[in-house]
Amino acid sequence: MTKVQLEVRGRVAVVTIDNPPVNALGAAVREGLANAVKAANADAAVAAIVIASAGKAFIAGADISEFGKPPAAPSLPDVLDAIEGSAKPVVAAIQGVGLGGGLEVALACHGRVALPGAKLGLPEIKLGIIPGAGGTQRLPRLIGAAKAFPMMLSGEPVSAGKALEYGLLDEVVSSDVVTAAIRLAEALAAEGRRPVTSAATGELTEADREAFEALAREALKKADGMPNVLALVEAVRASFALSFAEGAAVERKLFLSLVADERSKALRHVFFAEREVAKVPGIGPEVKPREIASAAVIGAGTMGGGIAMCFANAGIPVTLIETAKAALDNGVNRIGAIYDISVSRGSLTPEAKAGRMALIKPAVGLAAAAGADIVVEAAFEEMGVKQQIFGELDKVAKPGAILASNTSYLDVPTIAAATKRPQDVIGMHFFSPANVMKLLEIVRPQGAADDAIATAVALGRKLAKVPVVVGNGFGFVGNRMLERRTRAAERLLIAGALPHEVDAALVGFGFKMGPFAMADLAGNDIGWRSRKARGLKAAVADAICEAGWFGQKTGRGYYIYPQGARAGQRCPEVEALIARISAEQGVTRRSFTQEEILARLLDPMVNEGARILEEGIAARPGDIDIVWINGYNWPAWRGGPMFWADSVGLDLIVKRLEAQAAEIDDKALEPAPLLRRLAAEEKGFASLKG
Ligand code: TC6
Repeated sequence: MTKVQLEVRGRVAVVTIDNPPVNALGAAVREGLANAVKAANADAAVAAIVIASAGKAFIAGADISEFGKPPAAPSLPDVLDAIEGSAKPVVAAIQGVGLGGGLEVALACHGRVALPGAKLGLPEIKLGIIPGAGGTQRLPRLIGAAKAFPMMLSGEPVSAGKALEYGLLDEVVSSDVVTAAIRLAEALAAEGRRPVTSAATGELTEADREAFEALAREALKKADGMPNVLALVEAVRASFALSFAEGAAVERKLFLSLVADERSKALRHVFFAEREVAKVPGIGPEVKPREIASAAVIGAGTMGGGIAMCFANAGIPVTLIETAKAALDNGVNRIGAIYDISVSRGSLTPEAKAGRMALIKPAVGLAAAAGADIVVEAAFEEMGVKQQIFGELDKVAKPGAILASNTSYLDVPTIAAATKRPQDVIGMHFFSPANVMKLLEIVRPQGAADDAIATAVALGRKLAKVPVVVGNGFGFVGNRMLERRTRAAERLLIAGALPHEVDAALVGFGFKMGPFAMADLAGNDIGWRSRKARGLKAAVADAICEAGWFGQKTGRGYYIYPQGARAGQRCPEVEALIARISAEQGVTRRSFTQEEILARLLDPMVNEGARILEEGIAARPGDIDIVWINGYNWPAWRGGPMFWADSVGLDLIVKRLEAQAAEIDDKALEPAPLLRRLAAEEKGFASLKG
């Protein structure tokens, strides 16, 4: 079936794009569109043209999977020039999303009609690029740069109502958008009118230019050197200084160089990985999720409270359970205080806060979990505690309820063994702060029912999380890899680097914080307790805790925080302590370049990621990338650890790991067989897809 159909209704040619699932503008669609407009122009019986679409979307933009491949004619800018240059007026009939190249198609038309649910936007910035088919030139000419620039800078779509107010749409109709578009097209033809956006300059006033320049200054301050933001400013600026054709040429050149940039490749990888992660191997659409109308959360600490907020934010009533009234009151007060911050910032109304608080029902004792469709346990991270809770839950929870543990390390089947319904027991690992962090690791132990997993995935999306299904195994995906980085960071200190140097390497890479600043923020005692429980030692980290330097909360950790300051300062005592430990261990300290530090921190993570893939704990390399981007602030434009490893070259990573393994007594540094194999075959992790 052709992807573009042409049907003449009366004197109007209706061109319908039909390219499921979202009518992306792949080569066949571009060609079909160009041919249809040409044919309609050649047909003497046709007075005007409507561009419409089949399915839910108008057009979701260029076909992102074509980026980076050899270009196929006709290019979108050429097709759009043909549409705008059509001797007969062309009107877009917009339903659903008109994004990126999709909005650019509409902008090249001579009129635009939409349904109220339509959403229009230029989200290219999120893919590390800028609009590349005239968007940066046509949109400012149509609605003014002061409105167009923020749309392109945020990438967020506007509603049909807003678009009408902006003058981006001619009309919003409540139904039958194609008929309304035909009407407008006939009217334009009868009037002999063909309003051409590229020729319009009325909106580009001096006041608009000044307003745009002020916005551009702000954007550049925050851009942190991201080339797409710099390019966007340059392209929009060109719309004031240059003719449409010259401005479009500036835009095209910038667009092509951005598409080729590694950062955009990384963001495109993330786009597809985010969609792939939703597909759980072995669980097809025939597996229906169970209904979740109410929830219970066990433990009203920071984590439990944050999880309860996730439910309330999604409109799901949740019972928050503690063992004693005092702890419960503390937890509820903490939740109220967090909502108050949102109210004071204006991101939540007092009424909305009251509505959410009303959905959280505090209760003492596990019996209160009886009515819940899902119970999430967020109690102490100790197997004995968890088993006792699940044993009791088994007695009170209703049949078919999902029983989930928020454990971050422990063996989920051992927890499930405390119940007589292991098929309903899974892990749901939220990340702190749970009401903010997007990642949700869903742990799928052997024996868990498929519909229990499908329920957790569907629920995760409802809670506005990015759910990633992972296998059961110590630390699952994220924390297992994090542990490798934590060990590497400690080793670097003993070998000669200082905390601020290690942190700087990761911040330079794009993380918001390095491992030591992060540890100081989270509290060094947390890791200390966990090491003690597992009989592990870390000379520097232990010594810091033995000194009582637990981090920001005690005013000092790896750094000093004078008078509650959030940014730490170098601490001579800590640096002396590190030097002493190096000497005790007979290590001659040496200096490390930032590049060496980075490799020592990240290579062991990649190696562990390879093992995680070998063991089937993660289904795909992209799943690991999504975990790190959404749970650990790995910069999205670096694509995640496995994408990064491919860009470095697996051969180099193997060599660097071998060099470390020869120097350091840690078996985990031995390159994983999968990593070795791919490196030997000169392949990357990306080759494992599909
Ligand atoms: C641009 O236009 C530049 C133009 C200049 C040219 C010179 N391409 O998200 P969903 C697939 S840049 C290819 O799950 P939703 C997606 O992979 C582009 N594929 O659905 C998935 O495939 P799967 C600017 C695409 O309903 C399926 O469609 N546009 C594209 O939650 C369903 O996707 C954008 O950045 C695409 N453009 O959300 C818009 N879009 O089933 C990107 C989707 O095989 N897209 N797919 O896994 C979106 O924001 C959302 O997909 C959505 C639909 C809002 C359109």
